[in-house]
Amino acid sequence: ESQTEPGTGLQLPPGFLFGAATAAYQVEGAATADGRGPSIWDTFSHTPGRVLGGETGDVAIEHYQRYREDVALMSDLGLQAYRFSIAWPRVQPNGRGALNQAGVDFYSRLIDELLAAGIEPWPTLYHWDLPQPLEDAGGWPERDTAERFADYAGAISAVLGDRVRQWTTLNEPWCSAFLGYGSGVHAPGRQDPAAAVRAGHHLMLGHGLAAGLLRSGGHQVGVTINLYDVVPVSEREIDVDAARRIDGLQNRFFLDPVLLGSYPADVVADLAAVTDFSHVHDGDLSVISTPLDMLGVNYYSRHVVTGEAGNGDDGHGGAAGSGASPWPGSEHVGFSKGDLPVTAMGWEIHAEGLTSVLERVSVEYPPVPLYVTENGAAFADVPDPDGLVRDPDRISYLDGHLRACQAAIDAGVPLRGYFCWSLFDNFEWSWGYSRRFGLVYVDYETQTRTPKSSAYWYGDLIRGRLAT
Ligand code: PNW
Repeated sequence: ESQTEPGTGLQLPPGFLFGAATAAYQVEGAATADGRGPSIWDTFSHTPGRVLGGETGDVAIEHYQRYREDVALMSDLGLQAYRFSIAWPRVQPNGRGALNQAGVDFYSRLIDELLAAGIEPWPTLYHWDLPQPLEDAGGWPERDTAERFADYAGAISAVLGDRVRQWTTLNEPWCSAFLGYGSGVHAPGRQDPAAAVRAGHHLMLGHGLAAGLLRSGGHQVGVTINLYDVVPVSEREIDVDAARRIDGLQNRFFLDPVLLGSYPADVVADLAAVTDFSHVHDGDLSVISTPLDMLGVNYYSRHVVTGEAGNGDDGHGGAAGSGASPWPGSEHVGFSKGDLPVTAMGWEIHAEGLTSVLERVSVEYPPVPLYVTENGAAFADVPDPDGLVRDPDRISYLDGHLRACQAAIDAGVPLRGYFCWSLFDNFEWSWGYSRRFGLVYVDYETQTRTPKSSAYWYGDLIRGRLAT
């Protein structure tokens, strides 16, 4: 049959939560307002050569000043939840000690505005903006940073927690560790494979310490990791082994400690020349595997890998490239592409992979409620002369991935909600403002927000869902 109208026949269950996501450094701007201190992303973006075009988050889309207008827009679109992040350097500029009340007040006002509009606030405590003083003290490769994170999490949840149902500790620790300290295409831009592995451990330890603290205070806690469908380019043994290695570092390095309380033995063996894991102390893995109220999955694409050095693509290149690999101990692995269409990031569009990763988590790990906390696509959006922004490619991307969610649910996966990345066009890390992921177009000269056709489509889908 020819019924391919996007959204038609999607049957996500009653109570399924539809939202959209942003992150503090990507949208807020106001980088020095009201006592906010610098983070590693301020330092990095202000270092020449790190971000395309020398762009920074100094101004971004002025969400700090425009949050009321932005919440009104969310309400117009019918969003049920807003996933945002709390900037640690705004609420605790030194990364330790007293909270900065003016920074806390911003999030308090934002949460109140959301609740008044009937939109559930979904805060993430760490979306990559480590206070610079903590990086100066060694950053995530140092164990103390995990303790500092837990203190911050306890302090901020104590003041905002009465109005938050679901906390998320970290966003994508893979990126913080392996892009931040391995390849260096993300802040703080270090290139030290052993430090990257330690950073990954201390991020998870910080998560676990924070999760224990918040849960003992009666809060619900989750963590968001970015998962990929990893496939070998052929069934040759060398390619299959490459896929095992990349799946190990990308997916299981985080899933296993958090959900099983152990590191995957094959990954530990792959890393033998990089680190002896003496940074892992007795008891750490039971902290890291503190029971969760939800696991957030960010999904964008798949990795097609080969055991033979590929074309120089490392699967996660930043805009500037760096020459260093984000895959400690598996630097030889090459990345290629299949024959699927790609987004403006060059990422293959592979909706079935979302079903696979969700099913994989629910089959191979103990049961935990799942949310897709990010999924979306960058395309070269341009306003038409009539002022409308037509983005049919994004609508079909979202439609395909929501169908993939439905397929997972039909197969028994406990998937409870979906957040589109992103609500707005924003600062896309090393790509600056050159890549647009938003449901809402932002004119960076005037800060005018214009919902794209995908935003109206998503709103209609949510409302239709609510109506039935
Ligand atoms: C995620 N990679 O980042 C983040 O959570 C968002 O802040 C970001 O804007 C979004 O996805 C789109 O990129 C990633 O290199 C950044 O593979 C880079 C990679 C993956 C995810």
